[in-house]
Amino acid sequence: MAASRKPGKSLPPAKAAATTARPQAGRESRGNADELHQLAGGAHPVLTTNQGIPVSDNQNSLRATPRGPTLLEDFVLREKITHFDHERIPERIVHARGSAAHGYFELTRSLSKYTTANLFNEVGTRTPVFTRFSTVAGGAGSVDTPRDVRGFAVKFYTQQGNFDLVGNNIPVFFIQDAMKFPDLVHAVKMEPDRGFPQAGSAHDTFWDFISLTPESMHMIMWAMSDRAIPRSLRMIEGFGIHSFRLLDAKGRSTFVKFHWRPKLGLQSTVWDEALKLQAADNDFHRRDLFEAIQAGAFPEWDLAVQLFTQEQADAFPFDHLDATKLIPEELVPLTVIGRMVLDRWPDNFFAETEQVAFCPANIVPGIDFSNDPLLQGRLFSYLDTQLSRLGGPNFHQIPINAPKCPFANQQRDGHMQMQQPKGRVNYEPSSLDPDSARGTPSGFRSFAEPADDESKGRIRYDTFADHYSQARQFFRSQTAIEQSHMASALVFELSKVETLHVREAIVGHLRNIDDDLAQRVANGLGLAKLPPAQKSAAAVLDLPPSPALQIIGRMKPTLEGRAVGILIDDGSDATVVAALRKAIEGAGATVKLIAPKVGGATLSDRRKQPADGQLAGTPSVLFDAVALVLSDAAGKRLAGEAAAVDFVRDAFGHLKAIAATAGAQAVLSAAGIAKDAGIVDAGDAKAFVKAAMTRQWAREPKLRTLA
Ligand code: HDD
Repeated sequence: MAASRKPGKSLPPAKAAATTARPQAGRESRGNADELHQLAGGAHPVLTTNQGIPVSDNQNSLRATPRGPTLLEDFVLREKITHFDHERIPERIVHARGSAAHGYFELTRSLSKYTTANLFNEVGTRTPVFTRFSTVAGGAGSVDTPRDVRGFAVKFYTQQGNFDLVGNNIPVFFIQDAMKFPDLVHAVKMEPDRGFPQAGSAHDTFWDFISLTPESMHMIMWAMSDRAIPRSLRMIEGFGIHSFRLLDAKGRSTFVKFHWRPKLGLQSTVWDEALKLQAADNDFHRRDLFEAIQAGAFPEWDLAVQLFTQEQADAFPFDHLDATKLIPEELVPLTVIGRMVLDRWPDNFFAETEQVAFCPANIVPGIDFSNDPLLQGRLFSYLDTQLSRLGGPNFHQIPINAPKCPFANQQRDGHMQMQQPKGRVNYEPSSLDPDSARGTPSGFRSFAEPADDESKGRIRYDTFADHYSQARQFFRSQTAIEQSHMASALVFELSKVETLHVREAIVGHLRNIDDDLAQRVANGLGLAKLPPAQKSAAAVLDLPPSPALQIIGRMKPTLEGRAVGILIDDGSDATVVAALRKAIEGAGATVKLIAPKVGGATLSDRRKQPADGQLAGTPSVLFDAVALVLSDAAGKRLAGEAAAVDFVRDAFGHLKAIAATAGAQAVLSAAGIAKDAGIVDAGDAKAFVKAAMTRQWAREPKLRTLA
């Protein structure tokens, strides 16, 4: 570093700050040391190196002379920097961005008739869980709200070992065979030459792959639906996707599909809102989950199962071993067997959320895999990736991954071995150690599946050939508004695709799903004519619509778990603010006060009311509904303020209820907002709460062109 002072001349001493104290006397104490040092004492332990050596100075490296070069001898500096240099580990190739929480699963209905798995046996049993939600495509530092599938991975720490249910918020998948997974992931992630787009499927390589992978069409319908732009992780469903087996004590098998149902119901954003959320708060979902848990509003899901026999499966008009198919609830109803409550945020993000390792192969006695070829491939992949991501074969000893029941075997050594096994015996069979671990008849057993007599081969079975019937069923099961969201999402995504033949090929697939959908997307893309339908390997069936597949149609009006923003300024009517707050919180939502200055505003009762957010940095996309409680003067002033006009314009555009005082009308007028059923008088808190319990769907067609 350039030095302008003469060597050896000390810098003038700085004034000591209240929280600092002079370190040990000696060479280290020269210069402005008082300003920089904080010393142990009270509850503060002594700072040490990783070898336990007490550190006297954590701010200054060791120099040959006070203004001379740094010495290699400085092991305190070297250890600190070396550790820092290695603080990042490879991120997950998919699902890199995630948020997780601890909690428990409580059994409310026994499955003992079907399975020996003890987490599913005795009603009232509580099993600790760690649940991680994720986006799929983006890197660890990407945003929370792109259009994407959400991972929903639950680790049950059972008394018979860890059971990981590694699912998504969509009940089907893009591909039928794990062999295609690397191609799917390469296609959706950033294009390899240019390094973009981050966290988004709206680009050529993804849609090129999809256009040549007809089996993905059902999943594409889900990914283009509002399920892929959720309002909150607390408001998504989860699915184990594959069929698994439950095994009873006699080894008899029943097929099972697992479903998580959120207590707060399903809710999504509208697309323009999701786009703007990416700018307003990268961490929107993570923060929402964190804040809910910190506030004691613990997110909760029911666990439901679909149980069916081999005979029932044989009669389905699709193959349940094909992960691109679901079993409609109308065919096999759901039975709720328990609930999951997430009640504790991790102490440390890296140690827990980053280092947690889920694996579909982690399964307990009484549960078994099915022959779904996607599941079979997954059984290998996760452990394999985790060996390199977490640095070796002992990552199961990291506290977040370790079983909470005793575990013992003859595996030894390896990188980062944390255990210190005693004795001579690290093998089996052995006679030298009476305490060595041995197998048990009640241990994990696989279902004795009768082998069929066909020969081996790389074969896609005929029953996997129908790629469009369930895609059609999903589309036709939606409400009209959800259908137009899907068509518009397809137009958005394909408009970002530069290659014309890819756009046309996708429309050709849509023709097999629903000709009207294909036509709407073709119109939205400005295609001169409707491309020919793609060849279908199987007849496309008209399966009966399944209303259970809707979001909007099934939404129950509620404000529970939602957030409302109230815009205030100097002179805002204190009684109106108080009445709104009471009604909103009474309906189970949280309230945030927004003001032009974060210091707050002086309300009509002359009280200074601090704000939770500053207007320019707290746009209305962060809320489910907004209220503007403004005096005449403040309304006039804010009508000329872009942040206030955008606040209300976006709330209107995102179909939210808006409460406004007479003074706030000036801001509504500046935003060009005409009154409708979702705009209520701020003095009528009851009417506002009622309007805020749903989005104003009728408003949407008047606002924007939907495909
Ligand atoms: Fe996967 C992670 C869900 C198919 C290979 N997957 C991962 C995570 C979730 C899923 C939620 C993140 C877990 C966490 O929070 O740490 N994956 C699914 C679902 C699938 C699926 C629901 C289909 C039904 N996955 C799938 C296939 C393969 C993989 C077919 C490979 C053959 N998945 C991986 C992986 C990841 C992963 C590369 C990345 C990080 C990790 O495992 O630990 O191994």
